[in-house]
Amino acid sequence: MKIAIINGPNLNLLGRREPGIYGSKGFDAFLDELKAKYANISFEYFQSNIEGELVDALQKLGKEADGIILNPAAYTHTSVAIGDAIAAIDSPVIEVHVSNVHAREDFRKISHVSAKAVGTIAGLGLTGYQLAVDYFISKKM
Ligand code: CA2
Repeated sequence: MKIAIINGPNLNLLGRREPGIYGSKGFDAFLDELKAKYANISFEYFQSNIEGELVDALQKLGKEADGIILNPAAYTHTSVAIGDAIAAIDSPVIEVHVSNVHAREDFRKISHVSAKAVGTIAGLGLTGYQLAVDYFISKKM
């Protein structure tokens, strides 16, 4: 089973800035833990600060992965292109946010992704990514 994780802009800074909102663990360390815990799963990880690169990654991985875990970061709230890309691919997508976007500024309550995703997990920190993996495993997607 192949699961792709795609992170959007600035998530490469996780663990290095704003720990009060985003926690203190870097994504690379978290991904190592995930790979150790789910040794039978093939993980593909992609992070970009560029909207078009995220669309390209969705198109590519949308043909290969059994499931995609996507945190589009700030593009969640602005990107029609990312929403359209999700609608156009075969792989199911779970939208994950580290912070509780609904408890923050109003503009973070808007998502161009949620309606195209299988579901959304927000506010559970990095655990949200693990819960998304568990969901894909439970559905054998
Ligand atoms: O909570 C999330 O996962 C977000 O997708 C994170 C985005 C934000 O724009 C969304 O509204 C919610 C921001 C990612 C920035 O990540 C940082 C991590 C560490 C330090 C600074 C930024």
